[in-house]
Parts: sequence; structure tokens; C-alpha cells
Amino acid sequence: MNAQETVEVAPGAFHLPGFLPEPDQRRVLAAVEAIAAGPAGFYRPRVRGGGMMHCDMLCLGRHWNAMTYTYEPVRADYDDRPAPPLPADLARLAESAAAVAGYGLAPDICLVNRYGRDGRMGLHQDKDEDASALEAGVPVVSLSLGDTARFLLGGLRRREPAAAIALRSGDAFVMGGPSRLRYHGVARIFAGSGPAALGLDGRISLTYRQFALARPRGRVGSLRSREAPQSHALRRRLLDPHEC
Ligand SMILES: O=C(O)CCC(=O)C(=O)O
Repeated sequence: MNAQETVEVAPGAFHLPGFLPEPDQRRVLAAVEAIAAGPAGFYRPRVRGGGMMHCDMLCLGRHWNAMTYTYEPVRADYDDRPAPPLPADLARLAESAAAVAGYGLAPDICLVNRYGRDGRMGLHQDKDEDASALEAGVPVVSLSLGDTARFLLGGLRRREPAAAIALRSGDAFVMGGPSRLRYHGVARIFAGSGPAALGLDGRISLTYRQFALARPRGRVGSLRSREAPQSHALRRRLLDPHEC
């Protein structure tokens, strides 16, 4: 992990540019591709309004049902296959990113999103996890691979303005504490902007969640907990809507 600088872009929301060095990005991509080649690979979800999402998904640990907005063991809205498990080494990456931002996290779900050049995701809240995790502010952590995304970070209400942040290959983004329920989305993908060495056409994001607060883990959901490594410089910066 080599985040040179952790930027708190809003209270409880942290951007970790360059968190994953390129060799690690290649390993993560290979792990995702290996799972995707199995019986329950990427698919294009249909949402409850009837439309299709603008990215493919692969749910690990638990399946997120796009019709019911609930988590379940099998892909009931698609092919009834069990969701592949979340490998421990992939989970550990999210734990480390959360720790850099000062959070405890025991991820048991990872939604892998695959965006083509026209890929996007509308503004939404991640609020389908158990109330225990939401109320404690247990963070959602994302890792980005491939092409840069114009990520939008809004407020706690849909009509609040959203600021744009460029999420590049290897970046992590941590949204917890008072930012756990912020609206967010992906406005666009900058085609061809990813590292050539990765050989990825488009973008893949891994977004990790902890479904429930099964056991207290120190000050889960609080910022700058004592367990967090302090080796990365922390900078606070107002969001610049023109950054990306
Ligand atoms: O792809 C991203 O960076 C965001 C994904 C996201 O918002 C989600 O999975 O809820």
C-alpha cells in the first residue's frame, strides 16, 4: 500500500490516491478475472424500474438483488447461482484502506462493478446493509482499477450538490462515519486513461461493505481510531467541483 497522502474530502470521507501499487492492481485484477471466469461471473443487473444498469456486476460474499435492494446468498434476480465467496486476501485490502482512514472494518461483501467506456452509475446511497452497520458509520471502501472515473460525492440528501473527484487506477475511497450515507455515483469513465500495463479496457471498482456490526471492534465507525496506522499524511481539502 503506498498512499502518499490521504485526503479527507468531507467529514469521514477519505480519498487515498495511489493506495494500490501497480503490481497489486495486477494481482487484484487477476483475482477478479479468475472469479469472473467461474460459474457466477459478471452480469448486467436489471433494476426494479425495468431498466438496465450501466455497468456489469459481480457480487462476492453476498448477492445484492437489484430488484429488491436486499442482500441474499443466491442471485435470485438473475440465475439463482450462489454468490462466490469474498477471498480473504481481497478483503484484507479493504481493511487496510479503512485503517489508513482510521476505521475498523470487517468486510464480508464486495460488489465488483465493471464499466465500459459508456459506463456510469447514478447518484445513490448505500443503505441496504444492516442498521447496526449503518448507524455505527462502518465505512464502504472502494478500490479502482483501470480507466479513471469521474466520481460524484453528494450530501446526505439527493438534492444537495455533488462534487467531482477523479478516481484513478489504484486509488481507494473510504466513506464512513458522518459520510456513510452520502449520495455518490459515477458520472463518466475516461476511456483509455488507465495504466497500459494493466491491460484493462474500461474500469473495475471493488466496493466493500460490512453487512452488520456482529461484534464491537474498538471504535468501529469512528475516525482516527487508536488502531489506525498514522504513517500516511492526512490532509483536509474542500472538494473542487472542477477537479475532474
Ligand atoms: O464504482 C464506483 O466507484 C462506485 C460504485 C458504487 O457507488 C457502489 O457500488 O455503490
